[in-house]
Amino acid sequence: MTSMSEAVRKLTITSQMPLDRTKAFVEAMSAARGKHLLITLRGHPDPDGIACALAQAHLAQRLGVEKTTIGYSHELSHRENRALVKLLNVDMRKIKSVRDAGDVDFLALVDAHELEPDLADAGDYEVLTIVDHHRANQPPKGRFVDLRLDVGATATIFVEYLSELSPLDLDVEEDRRVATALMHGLSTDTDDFTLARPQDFRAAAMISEAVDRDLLTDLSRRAIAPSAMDVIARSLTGLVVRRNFAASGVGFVSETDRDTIAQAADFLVRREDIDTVIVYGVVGERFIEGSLRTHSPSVDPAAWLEQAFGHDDKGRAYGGGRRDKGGFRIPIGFLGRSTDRAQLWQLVEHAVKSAVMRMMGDDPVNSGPVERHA
Ligand SMILES: [Mn+2]
Repeated sequence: MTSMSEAVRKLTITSQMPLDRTKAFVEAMSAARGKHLLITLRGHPDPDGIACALAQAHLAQRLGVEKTTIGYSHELSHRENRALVKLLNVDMRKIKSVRDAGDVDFLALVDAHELEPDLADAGDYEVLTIVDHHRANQPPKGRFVDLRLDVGATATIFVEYLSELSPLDLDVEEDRRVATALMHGLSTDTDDFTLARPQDFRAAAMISEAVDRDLLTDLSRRAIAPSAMDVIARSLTGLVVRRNFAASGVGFVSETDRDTIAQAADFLVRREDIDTVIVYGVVGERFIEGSLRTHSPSVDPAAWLEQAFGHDDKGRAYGGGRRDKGGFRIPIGFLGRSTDRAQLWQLVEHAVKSAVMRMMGDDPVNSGPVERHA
């Protein structure tokens, strides 16, 4: 990576009139001139979020923001994500509070429109920008909000800003790095472009010349960890199919392996006689977590999960999602301390299955398959 100051080219926005959204983004960012901006990633950082944070930091520098920190609070759980951070040399900090990042003046949210709940003091800071593609239940609170449901990746939105403000150049190392990260974010969030919208293809075309192909190849090598294989095997064993719907419980999964549940769901939804699958397990002995995958036009993951699993005592849905995928997480609280894992799993499986079967219009099953636990 070249030194920061060497790579910085200050922006002059004169030649072309950027689109209104880009202009408004620049206007909001100008409040952070000479200040410290914390770009926060919500939940477990994924390639789209990491790429967007990188892109916003890149733009911030060019817009005169004095200091930018990229912060995240949940573990980088997926080995591909760890590879992305390492190969692209992304400077990210794990933080428990905004104060951990130093004297922060403003917050920016990328690939999310709500503050990370784990950052207890986040409410004390102004959210300058929100750029996201997830459906919002209430209007997000930020000085500038660009929320688009018609893009497959938030990276697409940042490509638009970049192309209007500071087009990426293959000959500049820093630009190449941002372009490669964005391309990777685009491809992972759109399942290798199979779910990409016209805007996503346009964005990919715009940055394609600046991408480091070798690096992109390294990033997209989808290695499957042995632990994921194991969870996939368990999900196959426990698979219950009703019409075009399938469900499977995989038992206990460690915190570090939580993404294997989603990987199993990604795999199972490819079965040709189904269009929707839900895979769930107990993660870290603290949560029931599950992933839903669908290519049914009539299943809205967020609505489906909300209806199936309901809300916590603060009225927040246990599940959420977008177009084709969703996830849910329900704390099991005190029950997690039970040392009888077989029995705990039986309880969980019965509760989840009943909720799922109810959604499918079936009676809750008692014919639960063999109990499985890791
Ligand atoms: Mn995304």
